Amino acid sequence: MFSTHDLRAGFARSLSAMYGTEVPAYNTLVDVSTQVNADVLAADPVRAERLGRIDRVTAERHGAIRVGTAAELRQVAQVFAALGMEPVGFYDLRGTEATSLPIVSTAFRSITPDALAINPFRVFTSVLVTDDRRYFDAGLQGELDAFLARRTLFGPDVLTLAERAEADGGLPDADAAQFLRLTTACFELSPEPVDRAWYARLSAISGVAADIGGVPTTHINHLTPRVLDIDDLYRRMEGLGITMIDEIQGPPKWAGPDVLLRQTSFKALAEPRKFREPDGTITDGALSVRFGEVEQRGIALTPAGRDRYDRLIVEIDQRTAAATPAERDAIKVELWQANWPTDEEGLLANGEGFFEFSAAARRLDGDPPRTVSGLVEQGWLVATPIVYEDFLPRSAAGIFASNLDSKGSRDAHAEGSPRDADWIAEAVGRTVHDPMQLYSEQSRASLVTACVELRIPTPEVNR
Ligand code: OOG
Ligand code: NI
Repeated sequence: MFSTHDLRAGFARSLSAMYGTEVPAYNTLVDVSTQVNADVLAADPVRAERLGRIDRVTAERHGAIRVGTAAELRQVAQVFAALGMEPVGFYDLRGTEATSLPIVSTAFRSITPDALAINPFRVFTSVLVTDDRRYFDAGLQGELDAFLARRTLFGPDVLTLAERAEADGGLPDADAAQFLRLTTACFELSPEPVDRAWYARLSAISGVAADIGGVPTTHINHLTPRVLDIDDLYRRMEGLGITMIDEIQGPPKWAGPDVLLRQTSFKALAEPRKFREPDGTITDGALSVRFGEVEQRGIALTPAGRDRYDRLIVEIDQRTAAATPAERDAIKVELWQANWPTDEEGLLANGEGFFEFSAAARRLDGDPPRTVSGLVEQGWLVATPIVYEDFLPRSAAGIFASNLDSKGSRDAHAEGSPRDADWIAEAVGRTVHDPMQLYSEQSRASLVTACVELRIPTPEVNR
């Protein structure tokens, strides 16, 4: 029997093997990440495992997929439910900025600390908003919806096995092997010729719209390993002659605690694709839509911490409008040093980071302090940071933009169509979890357990 967790870990491995045959530079990225992680572990084992055990980090991947309709999203949710992955968070990548895209997204991932420790595989999943008039006029929407309605991304065999796996908490060996094989195949790049004219019409609006609605199947867009030192990885990749995007997105490298998520990628590679020309002939061509992303994860921020982060990102934008990537980095570091606590204790005391708590080995004498940070400071409780398991829409938009050939076009004056977490929940027929609530419950539950063990009252966590 393959349990839900075995299926999730197995799927991450199988997708990784498949993507490595399609995009060999991904294998290089994984190899370099593995080397960097081994070096960090050797140099500083405590720091290396502060945000997750090394076996978790080594196996850790996130994928990105893009689908066209609510019905397709519902099927994706069924497939991921078989792997113990639930929708978490809502990201709206539309808007008026130059980098805006006609999609909204959620992330499928495990939500319990135990499941995450076994395998934290997550997939950023985007769905086209075909009725958004800023991007698609009524005529094009009609054609696009009709095109999407004609295709089948997941066959009945895959969906039936997924339903069984969800209901039974796993699958017998033979069915599990078949499920993993069939599901992996759903995300392979199709050899089917691309309709040149149709793809070009969508590309003029958005490269992502063309990647989703311009072809009759879906595919994995990227698969991202986790690295413990992204600056070192960036240098080593460039040393191997692989062109990286200009920047590492997200927080800068600095001496204080890592928060949220830092990401970078190698540039999208031209991949050979067949095209069907307007006169019906089949020709050879290439498309560049898939890239190799890598990420370093930090501490999950509370709403207060996230507020600070978001305010700093706006300030960085304002101050670096005309800056080079190097100047931008310097300004980021300066702002980080001026604004963030320089250690985990500071994040905890400010109520800006999420932590788990455990009782210290020995009960201390005297009255316990009344605050969580007091209990930690005086040695009653041990605090361990909670790793950020989610995404940053702003970095996502940056990664998207840096990998697209053209910015596309949109009518910023038209009215956008409403989308929110409830829309996703309705589309998939499942609860969409709020990431802040998940972190907060995890933190609180550990605090209550530790305080019961110490036989002291549970204080409120400031946040
Ligand atoms: C998803 C982009 C978002 C990330 O890591 O922020 C993402 C996509 O390219 O489809 O994967
Ligand atoms: Ni990604």
